[in-house]
Amino acid sequence: MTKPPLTILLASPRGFCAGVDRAIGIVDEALRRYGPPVYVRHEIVHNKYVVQQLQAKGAIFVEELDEVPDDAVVVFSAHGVPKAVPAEAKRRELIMADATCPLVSKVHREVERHHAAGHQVVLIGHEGHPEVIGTMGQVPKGSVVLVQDVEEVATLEVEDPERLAYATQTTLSVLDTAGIVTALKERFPAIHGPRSEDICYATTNRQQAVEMIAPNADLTLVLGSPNSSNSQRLVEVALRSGCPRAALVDRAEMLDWSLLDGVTVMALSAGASAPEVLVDDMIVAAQERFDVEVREIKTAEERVVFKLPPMPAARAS
Ligand code: 0CM
Ligand code: SF4
Repeated sequence: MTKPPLTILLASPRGFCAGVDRAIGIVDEALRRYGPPVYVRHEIVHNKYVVQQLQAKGAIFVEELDEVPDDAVVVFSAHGVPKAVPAEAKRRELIMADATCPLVSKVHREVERHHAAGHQVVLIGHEGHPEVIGTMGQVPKGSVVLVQDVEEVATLEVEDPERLAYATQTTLSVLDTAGIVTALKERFPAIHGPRSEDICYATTNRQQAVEMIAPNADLTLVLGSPNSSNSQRLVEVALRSGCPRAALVDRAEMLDWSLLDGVTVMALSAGASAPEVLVDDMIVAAQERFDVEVREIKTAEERVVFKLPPMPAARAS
């Protein structure tokens, strides 16, 4: 039986960013150096497959430090933690490794600087996201106010419009954030902003790549887990750029193939926390059903690499 034709427009860049690579490398290195179990506070990155692979090697994922036994090794996730977390780990003399992405740490330092200069900080981000909780937790409670959209800017109450700054979550929609920043500047012309974008290079590049290919596709698939902010944003970008259908899927086995009924051109990308093996698996699964032609479309070159930090010394037993 002849298979129907399917062109896959493969976005590049896609998948792992430097911060995710480093975070997973830190857990691997901790497992190698100290042996299992290694506790990880929060999913190291928001990807089910990555978490399951590390669990199989002896990582134990918890949400809070009180779930970590005394004398254990603990790694903090790529999304960053409030200052109180390493302070508590230190008090308990846990062996800790911090996998916070350096680009998230950069925002942490920015927020601290604004606070030290006497500026109230408006953080643009999604309520409840661990990165937002971590960034707000760099300064005393109440020093940062969160805004999620343009509507919230209109009703925002600040202490002093002359002493105001903003920062953002790193994995937001570039377009939506630009709208929120414009609204903030209109209402508070004296507001200070970051010297360069807080939205990271990986988020920006992956959105641009999808924006470029999605208008030429009948369907866009993004590989990523539902709790991954940057992956969710790629689905929104695809729909906004004119692709009639877009979906987030964890992996090929979980795809409802009826989504591809009548599809002849499919755009394919992967969030910053989704490994390339899941892209390969998706293409193989498509090849079982379709006569596939893969066309990779590269819209940016990425050369960012973050080195692993030195591991803390193990306690003498
Ligand atoms: O922030 P987000 O939910 O996109 O996290 P992720 O783990 O999917 O991606 C990598 C990161 C960070 C910080
Ligand atoms: Fe860092 Fe950006 Fe990757 Fe998040 S998505 S880990 S901020 S490089």
